[in-house]
Amino acid sequence: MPSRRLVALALAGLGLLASTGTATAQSVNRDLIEGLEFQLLYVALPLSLFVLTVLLYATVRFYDNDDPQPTPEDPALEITWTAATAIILVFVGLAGYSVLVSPYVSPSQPADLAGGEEGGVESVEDLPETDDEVVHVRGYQWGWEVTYPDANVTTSDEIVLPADEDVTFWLTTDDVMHSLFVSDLGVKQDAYPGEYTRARTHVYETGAYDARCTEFCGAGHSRMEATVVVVPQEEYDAWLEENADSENASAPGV
Ligand SMILES: [Cu+2]
Repeated sequence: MPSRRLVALALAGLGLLASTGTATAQSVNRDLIEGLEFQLLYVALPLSLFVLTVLLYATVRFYDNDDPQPTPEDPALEITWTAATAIILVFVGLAGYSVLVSPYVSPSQPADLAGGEEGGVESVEDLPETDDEVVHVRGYQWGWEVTYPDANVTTSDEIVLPADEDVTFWLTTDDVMHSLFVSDLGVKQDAYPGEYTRARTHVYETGAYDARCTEFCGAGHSRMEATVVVVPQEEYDAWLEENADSENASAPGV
């Protein structure tokens, strides 16, 4: 029976979906993005199944109909499906908006923090204060230079972060556009020459995460990689202290 096979396939698909949905995210960013994806999927999946079922039914039921009749008018039904569609679209819009406005998903500029006060930020000293742990990330052809302003520590192609802490990246570049992408943490932000852009994260789990540049930036673009090393807060503080004023520190081993 093909219908039995279809049901089995649908059940297997749902099982797969449920198993991927239970994986815990490693950061607030990933949590928000995955949460939205699943919300939309749970709306889209039953709708798609419903439409496909109606389509299959009509195909099988009427395929050799020699005397087709025009569909009778049914205003109540038409109003119902228009209203249902509107409700679903409003839900999709609100769900998407609520994630997009999060500072962990959408970037901001120095002027946004300084109460909308315009004025060029020429150097890192002019950046507004935040309560987050602050890391300056400078992309260049072809690598990443990371400075931890509190202890005047610099690392290359390694970004050390404390776990369970709000983190602000101030991203900039010297030459062309670059983009910092940390897939596992749901961080992806373009960096512009001569400008500072703020991206945020809050990582739950310690570990090493791969980062790469996702803005084509020249011959060395494909090798423009970095590692994000997330350690417990105490270890992070100890590492900063140990490497204070170091221009070429290496990340603690994980
Ligand atoms: Cu690049």
